[in-house]
Amino acid sequence: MRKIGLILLGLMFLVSKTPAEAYLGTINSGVEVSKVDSKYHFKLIMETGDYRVSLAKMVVNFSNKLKVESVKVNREAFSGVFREEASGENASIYALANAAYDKLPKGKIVVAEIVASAVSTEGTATVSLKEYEVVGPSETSDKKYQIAFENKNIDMEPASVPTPNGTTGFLRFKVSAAGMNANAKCANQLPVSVMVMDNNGVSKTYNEVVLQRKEADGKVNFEGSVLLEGMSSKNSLGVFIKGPKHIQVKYGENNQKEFYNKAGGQVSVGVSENDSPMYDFTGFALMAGDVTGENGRQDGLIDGRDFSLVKSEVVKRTKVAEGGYLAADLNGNCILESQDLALLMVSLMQKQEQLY
Ligand SMILES: [Ca+2]
Ligand SMILES: [Ca+2]
Repeated sequence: MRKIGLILLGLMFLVSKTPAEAYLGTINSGVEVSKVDSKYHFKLIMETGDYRVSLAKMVVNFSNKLKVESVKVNREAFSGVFREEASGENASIYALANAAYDKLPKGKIVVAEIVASAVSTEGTATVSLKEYEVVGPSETSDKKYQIAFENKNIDMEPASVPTPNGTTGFLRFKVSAAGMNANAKCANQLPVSVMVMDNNGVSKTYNEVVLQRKEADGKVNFEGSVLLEGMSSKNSLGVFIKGPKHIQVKYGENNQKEFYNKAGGQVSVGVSENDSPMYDFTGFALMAGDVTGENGRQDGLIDGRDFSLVKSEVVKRTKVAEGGYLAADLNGNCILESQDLALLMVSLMQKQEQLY
């Protein structure tokens, strides 16, 4: 009898907390929906105080005016992503923080970035939490327990989108990604890191620059811009771009078609949308394959770790719906197949990440 009691107690810890629909608030005037199809960036933020979190599972619902376009879990906080899915009004997240106890996230945690597009300008846009389960580790053992977060502690705030200010350099560019074509329905956006270096070696890195997918003649490119805060040079720049599953590539000139095997660069920027040219880097695609590393994160190399992960994943032939995410889906077509491994092999044959 005593044994049964203990088992029941253990199960109780694992029961998921699924509250009735919780109201998160009205989207404020800062993201007023004024035009159908316009896109809005949000950060999903969880305030946990001193509690550490090892797992977060939630469905965030947008209603009336917005449709979810993409969901990107913050991998700085959650390295294991099982689900980040955009489906109609819902953004579904299932992510694991895989780290030693004192490295687990706590406090103000950015769980994910969500992009939604306007489907209507009528009525009020609302955001609510349809279900959630947030789990923390025990300090004394690896037993999991629930942290019952108050709904008010989960908040949405508009993410910053760079806009030119008339004085700081404003770089506009487009890139392509190896293997991504019109079938890449799970790559609506490409979040990249952009490092800019001047001819004195002064550099700045800009993370989470979200590029938007543009499709023309069956070709898919990703376009975006970045405000070069902290860079005084606006000429002779080299631009280093690293994609979410890609090794860093250097771009030194417009219409580049191959490796830029020189020091420095010839990129010049203006200070506004009008006087900054759109740099076309699409002729030399970002090379895919850096999906993991020693700590389960990208490490700038495509090596045996990446190979093993992609190889073991692609045989599963896992599929997700359009707009979904699979870590090993290198061509972004929503299915794991041999093509993804082939892309990694192609990248392996090229040079490793360019750093000069
Ligand atoms: Ca790697
Ligand atoms: Ca694929």
